[in-house]
Amino acid sequence: FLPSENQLGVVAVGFSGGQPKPGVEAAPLALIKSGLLDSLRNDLEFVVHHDNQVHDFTEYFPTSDPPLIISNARVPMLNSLTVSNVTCAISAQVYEHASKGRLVLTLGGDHSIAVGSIAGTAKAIRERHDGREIAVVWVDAHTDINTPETSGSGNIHGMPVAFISGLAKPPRESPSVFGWIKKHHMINISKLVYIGLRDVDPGEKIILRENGIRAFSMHDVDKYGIGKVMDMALDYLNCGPGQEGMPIHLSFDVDALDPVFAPSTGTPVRGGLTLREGDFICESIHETGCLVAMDLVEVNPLLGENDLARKETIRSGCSLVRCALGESLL
Ligand code: B3U
Ligand code: MN
Ligand code: MN
Repeated sequence: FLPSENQLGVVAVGFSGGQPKPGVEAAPLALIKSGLLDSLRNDLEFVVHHDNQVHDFTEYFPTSDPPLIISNARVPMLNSLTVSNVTCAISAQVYEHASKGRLVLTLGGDHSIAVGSIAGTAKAIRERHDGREIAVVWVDAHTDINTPETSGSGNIHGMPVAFISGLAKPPRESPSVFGWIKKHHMINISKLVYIGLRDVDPGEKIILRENGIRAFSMHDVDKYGIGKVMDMALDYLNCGPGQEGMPIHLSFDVDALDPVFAPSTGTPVRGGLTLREGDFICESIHETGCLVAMDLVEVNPLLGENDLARKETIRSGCSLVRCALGESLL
């Protein structure tokens, strides 16, 4: 299932509709302008397949998308049809790259876009490799596993894991919302691992417990150290030394990093990963040789105290991607 050598597909997604703060749509261009793709080409020797566009996917926006009132929900679901349509289009673009055996890098955008990137990866890997499932490593301060019923915000960037795992179904009130997600797009919740958690809603904790989901919080990072946490996470996914391995999709929310290293993000939470711990997670996944796709999301170049804060966040994001894609240590 390994991607063809050094062939990288890039999907740049300038979309912010999964949450309310403008600016996150500007991240792909900021990351690219700071030299991310150049360094992947020149230093890591990737052949980069990119249409040189940042897609805002506005052509897929519905003419109207009122807040969706769902029975038993605490708040209405926001931008539901828009996020559904956009993630469907993203899944097609990611699938296009992955089906050709390319490693796929999706630059967000808010974390709702991972519904599309993971769906596209899961479908392509199943097709290329005889029905094989993918593993997902979700690095985040948050679990993003609210259902429309448990969400206290209505923001879909807090729900992508629920929809891509099938824990949340298209709402009865509007079945076309995520109605495009078929079995072959979905992930197996037992092949999901979280790292970096420190802001999990009460309803999400119940979902984690009821489904036996493997999660490493910041408490675990402190207790065991990031080295042991990665050993345990990769062993759980059968990707440790001497194990058979399985294709890994890495979905990295920059807010997993401590705000010291990534202040320019929509929902910063203190007490996060150091940049080195984030880079180590990415390096460890690279070392397995199992990485088939990565998302980098929630960089918001409009937020942060000053220009230095924004520059540092973009620099951190670039570092994470380069480490996952094999910036060599020695
Ligand atoms: N769990 C909350 C907050 C949140 C989730 N993801 C981010 N924030 N970035 C929610 O809105 O579902
Ligand atoms: Mn997230
Ligand atoms: Mn987050």
